[in-house]
Amino acid sequence: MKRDTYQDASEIGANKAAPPDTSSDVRLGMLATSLKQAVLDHLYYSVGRFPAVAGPTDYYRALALAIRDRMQHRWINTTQTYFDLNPKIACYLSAEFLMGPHLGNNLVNLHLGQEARNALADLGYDLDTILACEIEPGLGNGGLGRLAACYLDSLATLRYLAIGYGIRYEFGIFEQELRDGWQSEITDKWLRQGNPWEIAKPHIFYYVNWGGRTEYYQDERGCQRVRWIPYRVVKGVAYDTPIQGYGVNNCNTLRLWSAEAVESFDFQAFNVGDYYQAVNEKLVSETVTKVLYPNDEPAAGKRLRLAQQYFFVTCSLQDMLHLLDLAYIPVESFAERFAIQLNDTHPSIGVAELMRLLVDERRLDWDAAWAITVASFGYTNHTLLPEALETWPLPMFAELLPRHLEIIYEINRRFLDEVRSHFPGDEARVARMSLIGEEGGKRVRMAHLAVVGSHAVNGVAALHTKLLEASILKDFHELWPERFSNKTNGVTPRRFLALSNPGLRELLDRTLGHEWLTEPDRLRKLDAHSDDDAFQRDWRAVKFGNKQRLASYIHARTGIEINPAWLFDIQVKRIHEYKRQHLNVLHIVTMYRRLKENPALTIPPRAFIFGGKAAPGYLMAKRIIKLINAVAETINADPNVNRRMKVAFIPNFNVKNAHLIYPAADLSEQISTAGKEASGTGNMKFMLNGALTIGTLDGANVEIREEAGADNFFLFGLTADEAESIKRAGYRPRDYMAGNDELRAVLELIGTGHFSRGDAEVFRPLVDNLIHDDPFLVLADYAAYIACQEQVNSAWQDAQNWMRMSILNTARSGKFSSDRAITEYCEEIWNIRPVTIKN
Ligand code: 26Q
Repeated sequence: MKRDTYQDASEIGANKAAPPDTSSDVRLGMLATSLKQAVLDHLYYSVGRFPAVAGPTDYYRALALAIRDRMQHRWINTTQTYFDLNPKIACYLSAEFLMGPHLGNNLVNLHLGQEARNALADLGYDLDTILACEIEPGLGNGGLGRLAACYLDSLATLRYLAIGYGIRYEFGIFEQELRDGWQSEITDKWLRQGNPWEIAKPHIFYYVNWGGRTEYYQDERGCQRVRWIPYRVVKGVAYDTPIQGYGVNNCNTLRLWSAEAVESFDFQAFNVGDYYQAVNEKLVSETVTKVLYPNDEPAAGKRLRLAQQYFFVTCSLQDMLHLLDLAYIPVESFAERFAIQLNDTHPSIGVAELMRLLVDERRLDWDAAWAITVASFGYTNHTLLPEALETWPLPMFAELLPRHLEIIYEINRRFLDEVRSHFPGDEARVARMSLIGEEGGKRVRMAHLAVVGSHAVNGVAALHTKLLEASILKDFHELWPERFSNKTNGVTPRRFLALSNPGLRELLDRTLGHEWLTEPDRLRKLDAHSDDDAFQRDWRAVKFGNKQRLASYIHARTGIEINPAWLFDIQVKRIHEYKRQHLNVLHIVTMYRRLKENPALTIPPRAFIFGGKAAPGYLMAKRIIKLINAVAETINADPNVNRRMKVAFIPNFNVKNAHLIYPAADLSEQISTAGKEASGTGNMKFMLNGALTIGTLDGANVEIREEAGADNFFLFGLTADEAESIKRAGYRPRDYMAGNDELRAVLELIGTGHFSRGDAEVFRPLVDNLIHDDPFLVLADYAAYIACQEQVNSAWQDAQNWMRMSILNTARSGKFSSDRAITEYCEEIWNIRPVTIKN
């Protein structure tokens, strides 16, 4: 019989490490009085300051340490329970964890928000001032990294034992500044004030090899074996961060690896007498975890990136093997203890590395090792864009990871035999499926390695999974249909509602009780209140407050004044042509022209708000940012239009300012070319906070519309199938321009320099690209988008109905909780069960 939970840990001697709880204890007390004392203690003993000289940053550090103390016994008990029970645990391997600020989230999850507020008030500080002092760890680019963070929150909250494994980049995603409307990048020294959340574990480290060659030898039993003789060795050291679940004692671990040179003692042996060479070796070793690559698709042939991937994956797998050894569990049971999820292909070298560890180091035979590997790994794909699929040039791969290339060849040989036996005579299929691609020089195809080495493969929204099975992974789906499933993404309502929208949280608690935060299907009960006048008034008041809060942030950051009574139309996400921020701009310029031509035109006033970073080398994306800012400058300064529209670009979109942005939205822009956005997760954060979506049938928008109801969603544009066939038939964007005078005039206005002080060169490349190429069908969807925005305008005029639709969106957002998504992963892929941890 399948058990629902493991037995209570306390019954079998766990929790021995827990000290007794007393409400006045300076380390454990959960009341404002003891928190206040704890802050003062840490201020003095840990931060080294005292109230007369301390500032808000000092209080932030002191409070953070006090809160970490309150997680410490839960954290140790959770780890201890792992050793007592030896259950199967989830290991989430991700090159990115975009955690966002920790303090506020931990206060929510520990129910300490009010007590902390009172404690600080007693010390003369406002909690919000202190929260604002945290520098967020931006160890991710966007959706994929933030998804990993939401999943860690849900795993702990649902009482699953899990470890997040990743990289402790010294520099996270760059800080974006705007100079004359152009993006410029500032390095993100996020550790400059120290990091009170992590605990360095210098005793937990593993060696990582690079380069060199392999050597065949016979072991003492006469078996042929392989030894890897590396060119260089570095050390990966563990830094642990507690991940506290909401309202439970479970506190999991995020373990990030940092590269260090092996002790100078060791490399004196290699570099006898050459001290400077030794110091140089140290620098080279430690560059591995220096910086996060700021691209959200593969940059051609970046060796260091492959090194980063191998670095964190081998440390994590060695750590798992070490945990088995500590518990005297034979390596043959590996797959019964660990479910390893690959967050995209970035950690997929793990398939070859686990084989190497099992075959070369633990001396298992190939078939046994392969069975363990496939049973352990699952692979999540996050993209359909062919250019975003990771491949590595063979020569580079061979130079860095010579043994892994041999292993991949052997995996491939056996795999292609299987393909041939299923599809005899189909050599074209064999070439398509091979782990080695031949186009433009031989390359290792990481997605193929991930699929072949995993028992489960999933996409991140229903449409995305369907398209995966029909396009880039079609051959694999035909071979192993049973491996494929969908796991629609989700987001955590703790951070993205309770923490970031306290007004709405309070209204929901008052109306529904507080259980909705862990059982979001209870939000459905709001349906019954959606027509209620008094409730609508409260709802509107919360939204208005959130809009005031965002308006003052925008004013402080940009000098732009926005009226909180206006419709807030928001698009925040990475800047990408497929996400079509420029389609949004075409709508803005259309409205601008209409107002200029007809000053008497009555349209509801709108604030068009943008945010998002462009990859530093993605020039078209940077030009789109410049275009948004140029249009903003012209419109905001024009008294004939700026009483009805304003445009603002919020610099440096990140988790911290996202807290202010999602709750303030009336309209959520989800306008990617259908078939291009794997899922989207921002779309879910907006819905949760009561924004209506204007969007295409792309990614999870499809499911958002299904849940919200077609009447409560502004749909426009080509479907994925239609987009595909228009492209196949030979898309001619010029024809769309020729057939639409307004579109032609809009493009002309941009192209002739109206928004760039007459400089026709600035936007020429962008406009030319739209007219002559338009790979993402902006012009093909323009007319439908404009018409749909007109529907938005009329809907906004009926304020009561808008509030009703807003309430219904939140009411029906339960599906998009990461708790639902994680439950599916645990039950359908990982086969793990919750464990209760006692206090
Ligand atoms: C790969 C190799 C070399 C350098 C960089 C990369 C790299 C880094 C980050 C490739 C891709 C990414 C990030 C991708 C990403 O964020 N994808 C998004 O994932 C979300 C979560 O599933 C989805 O909601 C989005 O639709 C998808 O675009």
